[in-house]
Amino acid sequence: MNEVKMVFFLKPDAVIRRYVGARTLKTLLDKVDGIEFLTFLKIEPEKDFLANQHYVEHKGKFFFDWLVDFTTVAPIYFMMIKATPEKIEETRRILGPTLVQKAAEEAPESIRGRYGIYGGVNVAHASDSEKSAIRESNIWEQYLLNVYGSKLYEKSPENIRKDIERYVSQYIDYPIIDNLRYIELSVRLEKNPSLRTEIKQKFIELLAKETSEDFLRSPNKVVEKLAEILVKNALLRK
Ligand code: 3AN
Repeated sequence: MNEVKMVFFLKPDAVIRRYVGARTLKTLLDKVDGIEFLTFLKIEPEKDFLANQHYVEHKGKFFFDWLVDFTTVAPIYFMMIKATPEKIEETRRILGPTLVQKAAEEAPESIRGRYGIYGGVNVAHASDSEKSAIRESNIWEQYLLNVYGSKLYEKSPENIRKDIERYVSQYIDYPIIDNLRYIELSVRLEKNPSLRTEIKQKFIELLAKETSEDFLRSPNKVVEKLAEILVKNALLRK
């Protein structure tokens, strides 16, 4: 059996929307048989690393700058997972297609189909093949070793699993806004860009209902920043 490490992270939308992050992690724990986590870290990756390494294949695409901004509006929760080609495929199937509208139509029970906001605001990242798993785990490992040194793999998989279970129980009973609402507002904005300010305010209100006090009070204004990302997402030139 060919064993590699794959990269999985909760993107800022799933971190700010507390239920969504907890449900995503619970789904991995419940559905991926024998899943073994090697890290579970709350991190704020640098734009330079995302732009020039993790997302380098997307450089030049219409959504590239937006994507790097999106991934850095709030912390992400980063996991390295022990994987085989089959586990990678299974995890991707559970996550669903990249774009939320496609996920909602073709895989409505997938994580992105159920909880994605719109377009590329799609809850989580997961390596999509053995090749990308090897590439991504190598670059992230190098990047994180610079920050954490030998502490990176200090915790046992059993203790990491307990950390993830604690995260799930802390946030699983948070309220959730139907993603249809975010889709409706995004479509309205796409059709009528002059509604920008009004719809941004609405996004702020909805996100505020789903997030925790620490993010509401954060001097970094992560909720407002994510709302602006949702606005730009709806108005992205394709
Ligand atoms: P995936 O995350 O499913 O592996 P990639 O690697 O093709 O998808 O794209 C990386 C990220 O770029 C996606 N998760 C999504 O956030 C964003 N993205 C990809 N395609 C688009 C698009 N057409 N419009 C907006 N964002 C996109």
